[in-house]
Amino acid sequence: MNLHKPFNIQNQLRPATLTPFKISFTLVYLILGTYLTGCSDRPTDAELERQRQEAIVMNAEAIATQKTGRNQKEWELVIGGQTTTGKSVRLSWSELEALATTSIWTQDPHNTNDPDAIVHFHGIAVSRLLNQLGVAPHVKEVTFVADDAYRSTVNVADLYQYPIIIALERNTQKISRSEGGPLYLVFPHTEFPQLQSKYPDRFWAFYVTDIVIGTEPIQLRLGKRVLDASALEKLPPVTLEETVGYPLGWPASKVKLHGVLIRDVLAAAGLQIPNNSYVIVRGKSPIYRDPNNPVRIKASDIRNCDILLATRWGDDRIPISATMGGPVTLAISSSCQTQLDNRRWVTFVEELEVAD
Ligand SMILES: Nc1nc2c(c(=O)[nH]1)N[C@H]1C(S)=C(S)[C@@H](COP(=O)(O)O)O[C@H]1N2
Ligand SMILES: [Mo]
Repeated sequence: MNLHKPFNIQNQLRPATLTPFKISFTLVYLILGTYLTGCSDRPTDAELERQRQEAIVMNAEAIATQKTGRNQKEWELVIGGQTTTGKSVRLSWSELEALATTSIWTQDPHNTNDPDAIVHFHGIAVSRLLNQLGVAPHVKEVTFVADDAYRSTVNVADLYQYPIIIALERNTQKISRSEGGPLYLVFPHTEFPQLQSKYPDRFWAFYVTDIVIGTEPIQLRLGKRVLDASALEKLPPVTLEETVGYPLGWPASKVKLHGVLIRDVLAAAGLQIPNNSYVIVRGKSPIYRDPNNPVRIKASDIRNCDILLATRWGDDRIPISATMGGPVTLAISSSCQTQLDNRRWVTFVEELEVAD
């Protein structure tokens, strides 16, 4: 079983890494796809040209939103999990800038134009953050979570031994979104070549939003209530076996997921699910918290089919660690009617809300 085999959904989960070029091709492809599958009439050249022009406009809009969207100044980094005090911190951009005192010079595996070029990265040594928060005993791993729900897990010992940094600057410039910024996890590959095979390019996480030390305790918010592990353990256990779509780090074959049904969780919190309402599921990454496009499940699905909050996986019922997006992930039986949405395999589930 190869836990590190990248799962293909990650590519669908990273719209913002698309270069302008890739976006326009994607749009043209989507539009052509609609034509080719939607009806038997072939579009005329004039129609195709009009679609192409529309795609170009949409692409320009996408780039504009990317630019005007959440910029560096609004970017925050949350660090939590198994810290010595159990507390987490949320660092603002100015706090991050104040902590950025480490420089490294290294090749950047994502610099495809000039792979040999040595790039100067300036940022925060992860060890500095770990020292500040304190790492609870026996914690072996730290997981970096990105805006697009991508994850990258690094050994604590390596973070202390090497200047692995959260970079804020690349060649003295702020790092743009299309270059993986504003916060980019960078490894000193050139100075320490032994890191190249252990942490190849897929570990260099773009647009980092969260650092999880070890795995967080289960804390599920439902309105004013918070359910912890012992509250969930009181509910009837349920197991699903599905091919999962979590971004990265899961087996490609069918996997057993053990947890509790969302309808039981809502009932335990005293929440009703009126007809025609929805349950909104929010997870750690911003793609799972988009107010304009929440991950929502119909009340009828919550009632009629198996939708669970998974906390363990496999035959051995292993707790889902942060490495795999735990301690709580969303799992939906393929028998449910719920609309296909790439994001529905929510990792790091933190909150449920019943909404109209
Ligand atoms: N946030 C984020 N970081 C990411 C990824 C991603 O999808 N999202 N992909 C990773 C993988 S699998 C690789 S190989 C490289 C891809 O970098 P490239 O797009 O420059 O080739 O970035 C890594 N960092
Ligand atoms: Mo990759």
